[in-house]
Amino acid sequence: MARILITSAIPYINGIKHLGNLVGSQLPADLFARYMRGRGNEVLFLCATDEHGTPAELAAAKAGKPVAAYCAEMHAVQAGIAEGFRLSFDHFGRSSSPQNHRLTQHFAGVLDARGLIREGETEQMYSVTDGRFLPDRYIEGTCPNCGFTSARGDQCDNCTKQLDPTDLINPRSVISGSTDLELRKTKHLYLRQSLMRDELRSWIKSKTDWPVLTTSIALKWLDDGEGLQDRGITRDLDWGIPVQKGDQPWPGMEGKVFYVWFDAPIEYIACSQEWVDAGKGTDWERWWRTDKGADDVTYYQFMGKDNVPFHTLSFPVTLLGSGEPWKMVDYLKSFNYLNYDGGQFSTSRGRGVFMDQALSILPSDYWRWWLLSHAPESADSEFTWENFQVSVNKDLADVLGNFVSRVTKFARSKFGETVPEGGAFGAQEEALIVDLTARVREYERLMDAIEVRKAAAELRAIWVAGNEYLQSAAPWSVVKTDPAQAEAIVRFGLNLIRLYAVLSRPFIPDAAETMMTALGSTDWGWPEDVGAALRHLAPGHGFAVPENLFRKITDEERAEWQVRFAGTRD
Ligand code: B3M
Ligand code: ZN
Repeated sequence: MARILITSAIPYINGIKHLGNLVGSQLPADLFARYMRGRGNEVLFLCATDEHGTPAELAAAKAGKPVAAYCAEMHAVQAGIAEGFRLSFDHFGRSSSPQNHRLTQHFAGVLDARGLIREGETEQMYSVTDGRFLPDRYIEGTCPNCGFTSARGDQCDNCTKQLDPTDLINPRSVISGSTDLELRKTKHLYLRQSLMRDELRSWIKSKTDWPVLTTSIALKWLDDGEGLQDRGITRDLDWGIPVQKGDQPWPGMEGKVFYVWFDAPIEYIACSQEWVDAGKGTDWERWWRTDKGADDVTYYQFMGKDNVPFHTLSFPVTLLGSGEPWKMVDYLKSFNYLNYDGGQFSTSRGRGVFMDQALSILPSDYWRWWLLSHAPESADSEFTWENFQVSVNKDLADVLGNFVSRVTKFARSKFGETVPEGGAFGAQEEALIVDLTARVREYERLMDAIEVRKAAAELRAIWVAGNEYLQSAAPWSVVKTDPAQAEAIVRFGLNLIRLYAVLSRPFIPDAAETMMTALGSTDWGWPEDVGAALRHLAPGHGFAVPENLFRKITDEERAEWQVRFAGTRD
C-alpha cells in the first residue's frame, strides 16, 4: 500500500467556477484520488478556496458584502457544488484559515532569516481618483509580451506571463476605469527567487517523467531571466495575511498583507492541518515533513497551465528556501484550456456552463464523463453541445447503460432475481477474460500515468467488449436450445456489471454505486485477477434490476441549452 498525497489547485473564492476550471484541476485530481483509493492505497486528497487578494476584494465589493462574510458564504457554496460533483476531498479548506496565517508567517520568517527576502522601496501605481494604491488585478492594460489588451497586473491570461502592474501598457483602474494613475513610493518585501535558480533547475531537470506541458513552461520561465526576477510578496491591501516574521511584527510593513500567490500554495499544507483540527485526521506531518515519515509519500499536484510557474518556481523557492524538510511535489499534472462552443468560457461575460448550472440540468456523472473523456491534455479542447449529446447518448446510454439493463432484465425474466447456477464458462467467456485482462492492465497503466483521455477511451473499450460479447453470446437465443448455457452467460454478464462498477467508479461514481447496489454487493475489491473477478458473484446471490442508469439527451434539449448558455458572444 502506497501513500498518495494529491492537491488540486485551489479555486478563487470569487464566484462559481465554470466547467473549464473544473476539468483543469479539481475533477482530474478527484479521478486520480478515487482510482488510487480503489487500488487500495492510502490517499490524502486536499483542496481549498483561495480567498485572498484582489479577486476576493473585488467580488465582495461587487456583492456589497464585507470580504470575510463574502468568503465564508462563497466557501459554503463552493463546498456544496464540489459535493454535487462528487469531488471526494478529504478536506476542503480555506486559505484564510488561522492555520494558513500561522504557516505563511512562519515561512516568511524563515525565508527572511536565510537571506531570501529583501525589502525594497518601489514606485507603485496609485489611483488619484480611487484614493488608493492599485495592486495586481486592480489594474488592467496591454500585455508588453503579447499585446493582449485585457492583461491583469499580475499575469497575462493570454500568454501566461507573470507581470508587475507597472509592466502594463496603457494601464487603467479596474475600480473606476480611471487612467489618472501615478507612481508613488511604497515599501514591499521581495522573494529573492534568482538566488535559487541553480537549485530549481536541477530539481526540475530531475523530473524526467513530467508532462512536456509542465516542464516546458517551468524551464521557459526559469531560463528567461525575467521569469525568475525577485517577486514582490506583499501588497497594500486590508484583506489578507498580515505581514509578520513568524509571530513577531515586521517593522516597516505595518498594514500590509502577503501577496495571494505567496500564501495560496502554502494552504496545501495548512489544509492538512485544518483536516487534523477538524478531527478528520490525526497527523499532518507524516504527509508533509520528510523527517516525519513523508519521505515515502508520493505527491501529485493538478492544475491549469497558467498556474504552473507558481508551482515550479515560486512555491518551490518557499519550500526549498526554508531549509526545512518539506515534502516537494513528485508529479505535476497540468492541463490546457477547455473552450466553449467556438470561443472561450468567460466568467465575466457569463459565457459557458457554470458548475451549479450544469448540475441543475443533468446529474454529475454525465458531466464527469464528458469532461474527463475530453480533458484538454495534449492541446486545448472544446465543449460543444453536439459532442456532449453524442458522448452521453452513445457511451453512457447505449453502451454502458444498455448493457446493464439488458443483462439484468433478461436474467430476471428468465431465471428470477438470483445469479443462475447452470452451465459453465466456455471458449467465448475465456476469450473475453483474456481480452479484458489485457485491457484492464492497460487501463491501470494509463490511470497510473494520469493519461486521462486515454484511460477514458480504454474504459469505454472495456464496456464495448462486454456489449459485443453479449451480442454474440445471445443468451435470448441460446435459452431456447440450451438453458443451462444461457444461465452461464447471464452469470458472466452479471459479474461483468460488477467489474464495470469497480473500474468505472473513478469516472462515474454514482452510476457505479447504482450498479453495485443492484448486484447486492459491497465488495469494491480491484480486479487484480480479472478471471477471478468474473466469478465473484456466486450462484444464488441476489440482485435487482437497477433504475435506468443514463437517459438520452434529446435534440430539443440540446438546442435549448445551446441558446440558454450562450451568454454574450464576442
Ligand atoms: N486560485 C488560480 C486559479 O484558480 C489560483 C490557484 C491557486 S493554487 C495554489 O486558477
Ligand atoms: Zn501576454
